Amino acid sequence: MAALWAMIRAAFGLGSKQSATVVVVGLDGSGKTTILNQLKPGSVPSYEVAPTVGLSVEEFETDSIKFQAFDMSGESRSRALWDRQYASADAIIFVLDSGDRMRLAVAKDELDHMLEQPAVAERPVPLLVFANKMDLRGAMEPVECMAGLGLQGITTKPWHIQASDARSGTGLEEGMRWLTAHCERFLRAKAAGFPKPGGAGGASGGAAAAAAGASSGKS
Ligand SMILES: Nc1nc2c(ncn2[C@@H]2O[C@H](COP(=O)(O)OP(=O)(O)OP(=O)(O)O)[C@@H](O)[C@H]2O)c(=O)[nH]1
Ligand SMILES: [Mg+2]
Repeated sequence: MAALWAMIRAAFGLGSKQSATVVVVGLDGSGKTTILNQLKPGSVPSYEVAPTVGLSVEEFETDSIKFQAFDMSGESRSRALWDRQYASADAIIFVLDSGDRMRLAVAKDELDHMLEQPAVAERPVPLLVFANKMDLRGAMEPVECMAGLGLQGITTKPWHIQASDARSGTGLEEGMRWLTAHCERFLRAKAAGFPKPGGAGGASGGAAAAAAGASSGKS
């Protein structure tokens, strides 16, 4: 009976994880590689992380999805590479250094540029923003990050902002839970040929999450 059930599950794709590609972007030093190191199985988190050169391909799993992650260099001269990856993205993670007020406007410019790319603009690909380094004294609250990045203006795709401290791992599980759920929806819509483009509706959820995140992940 168990074998029969296993065959039925396999035949209908039940229980087997879906594969998805996530593109991880954000300014240099924002914490992209540190976040992925925490998510990857078996890797020992370290404070010493070398700046990514070009891009690095990583793999990790959540409960229902096997992610292939493109960890992009955030260095200014490498940011042009980001645009080439969006066509394959089933999900996007944008990492913001919440302690870097000076470069908030630069981060917003890069986010806006990303949102204008056809592969992003024309598909309801879910966007998770990690307001990272919330452990730093004087770090911006998620609500401030949300306003600074202009996330409320995003109406064509689901988005969510999550406070995080990548060094301790705080906030990463919550963020990935949201991304997994929305990536599942995206993959279903993609399989159906995106019958209802623009059916997102994540803006209010994102605002609520930011408010919730404001009181978490900060010491
Ligand atoms: N305090 C603190 N430091 C962090 C956090 N996340 C990352 N860092 C540190 O920030 C530095 C840069 O982290 P990376 O993960 O290399 O940043 P990146 O975004 O991958 O940078 P590039 O590859 O150059 O684009 C490292 O020294 C990390 O230890 C965090 O949440 N809090
Ligand atoms: Mg890196």
